[in-house]
Amino acid sequence: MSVRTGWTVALIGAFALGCSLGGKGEDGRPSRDGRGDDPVDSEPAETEPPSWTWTPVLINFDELPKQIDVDEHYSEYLTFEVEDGNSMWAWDYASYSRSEPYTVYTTKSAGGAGDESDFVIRFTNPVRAFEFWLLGDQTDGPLAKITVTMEDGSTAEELMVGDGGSSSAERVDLSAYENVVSVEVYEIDDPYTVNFDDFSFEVRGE
Ligand SMILES: [Ca+2]
Ligand SMILES: [Ca+2]
Repeated sequence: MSVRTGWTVALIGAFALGCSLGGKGEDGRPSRDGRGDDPVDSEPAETEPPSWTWTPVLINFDELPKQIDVDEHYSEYLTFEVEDGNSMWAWDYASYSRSEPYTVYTTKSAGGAGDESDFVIRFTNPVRAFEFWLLGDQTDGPLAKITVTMEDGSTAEELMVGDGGSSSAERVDLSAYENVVSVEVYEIDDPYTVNFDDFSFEVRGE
């Protein structure tokens, strides 16, 4: 190998090294020494993104064979813990359903009077993008309080807001929160019975 050829090989090597290190001049071409115009600021080490997967889930209650207590029926994803000795019951009442036939509300038995009891939605695995829908409301404005609890123990306060039309569905939007482990609904104050339907969220997997 001649001296000249040796330099050519060396320069090509430097060129390739410069490209692989991103060492380029301001005009986008490698600078002579292949290392860029100035010392290149080292990029901050990227944080390894969580390897979690998020699977969308919709619980619309519509596949149920009959009116049942759904407290534990969807325990793969969530359970309901209802105060006053009540349960979350499914009810096939189209006017108060967003997806027919079933909607849910708190009561003691199938078709019973609604008690508007406080309740907690407890997720089996943390979720994000959670929302559900309110119907049956006769209040135009806030009608209940909501506490969202995250996996790290932090909490956020929200309000449930009706529009005073019992057949119109209002979105209860908690989609801003990630890694949600429970949602408490309390101090429900409406003249009649409020119902809920179409619980959707993304459940976290490993
Ligand atoms: Ca439904
Ligand atoms: Ca409404």
